[in-house]
Amino acid sequence: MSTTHEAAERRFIRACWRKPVDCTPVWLMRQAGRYMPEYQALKAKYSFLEICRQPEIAAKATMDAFNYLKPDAAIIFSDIMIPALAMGLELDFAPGPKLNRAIQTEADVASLKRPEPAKDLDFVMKAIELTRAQLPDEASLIGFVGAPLTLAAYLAEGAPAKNWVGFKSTLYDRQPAFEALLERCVETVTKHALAQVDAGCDAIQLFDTNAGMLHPIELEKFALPAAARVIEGIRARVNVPVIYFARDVAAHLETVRSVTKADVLGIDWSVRMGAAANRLPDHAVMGNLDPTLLFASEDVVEARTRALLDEMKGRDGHIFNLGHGVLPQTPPPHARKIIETIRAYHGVES
Ligand code: 1CP
Repeated sequence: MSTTHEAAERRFIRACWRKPVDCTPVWLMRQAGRYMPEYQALKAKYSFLEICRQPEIAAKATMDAFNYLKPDAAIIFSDIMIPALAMGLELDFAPGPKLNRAIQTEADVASLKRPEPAKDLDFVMKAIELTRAQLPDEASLIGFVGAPLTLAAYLAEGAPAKNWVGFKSTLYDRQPAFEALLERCVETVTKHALAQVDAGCDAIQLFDTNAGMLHPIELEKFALPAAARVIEGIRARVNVPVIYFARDVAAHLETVRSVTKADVLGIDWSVRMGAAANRLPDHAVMGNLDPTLLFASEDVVEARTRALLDEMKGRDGHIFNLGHGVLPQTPPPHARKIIETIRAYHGVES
C-alpha cells in the first residue's frame, strides 16, 4: 500500500520501527481535548458525540491541536467507546461515557450487534480522510481503539466506576459471559483498527487504560492475550506499527512485551524511562513525563523534558510522550513547551 510506504519515511514511524531519526518524535496522548480553548469553543456549540459524528468537526478538533502544538503525529478525534454505538448500545458522555445498559450476562452479550465498522462507523473513516488531507506530509496520523479488556470493562460496568465492581464481578463470577464479551471486543476492535488503516492511518494505538487494575493472573490470562489477538489480526493484513499503552503495568513490562508483541510499548510515569528501555532491549518505547508536570512553570517543563531526552540519548526507538493523557486545565503553552524543547535540543526547526 502506498500510504504505508510513504509513512515509513516519517520521523514518528521511523522511531516506531527503531530506525535512526534526526529528532525524537513527539505527540501527547489526549492532545486534542478539554484543555484546549479551541476545543472548548467547539464544545460550546456541539456535544462530544456531535463532534465525533461530524467528520469536518472531528477533523477540525484534531487539526486545531496539531496546528497549535506541531507534534510529529496527530491522533484522530474519537473515543474508545464509539464502537459501542455500532454494537447497538446507546451512548452518552457526561463527560465520561455512559451506556444505556451494562453487559454482564451471556444473554446481554448475545444481544450485541456484530459491527462492520467501515460501514457502521463511516463517520470515523471520513474524519480520517479529511484529517489526512489537511496534515503536512511529514506528520503521521494515529488511529486508535480501546484494547479489548478496557472496552469490555466499560461495557460490563456501563460507566466509569471507582473500583469497577460490576466489571470485576462479571469477570470473577460469570467467566463464560466475560469471555464471550471479551471475544466480541477482540472482533470489534480488530475490524475497527483495520478500517482506520484502510482510511489512511499510519499507526494504531491500543489504549488498555484499565488493564493495570487487574490482578496479574487476570492480566496474563485475559488482557494481554486479547490485545495480542488484535495485534495479530492487524498484522495479518497491514504493515503499520502498533502501540500498546497500559497504565500501572510497570512490574510486568517484559510479559507485556512478550505476550502482546506490540511494536511500541507506552510507558507510564511510575518508572524511569531509561530503566524501562533497559528492560525492553531492542524494543521501541513511548513516554513518559508525568502529565501533572505541565502544571509547573515552563522552566520546570523544559528542564524535565531535557532530562528525559538525556536519559534516552543514543537509543533508537524513543517516542516522546506523557505517561498518560494531557489533563483538563493544563495550560496549553506548557504542553507546547515540550515540543519546542525537543526540537531545540536536537537543533531542528519547530
Ligand atoms: O465533555 C467532553 O469534552 C468529552 C471529553 C472527552 C474527550 C475530549 C472524552 C470523554 N473523550 C475524548 C476524546 C478522546 N478519548 C480521544 C481523542 C482526543 C485526543 O487524544 O487527542 C482519545 C484518544 C480518547 C481515549 C479514551 N477515552 C480513553 C483512553 C485514554 C485514557 O485517557 O486513558 C479512555 C479511558 C476514554 C474514556 C473516556 N471518554 C471520555 C472520558 C472523560 C473518558 C474517561 C472516563 C473515565 O474516567 O474512566
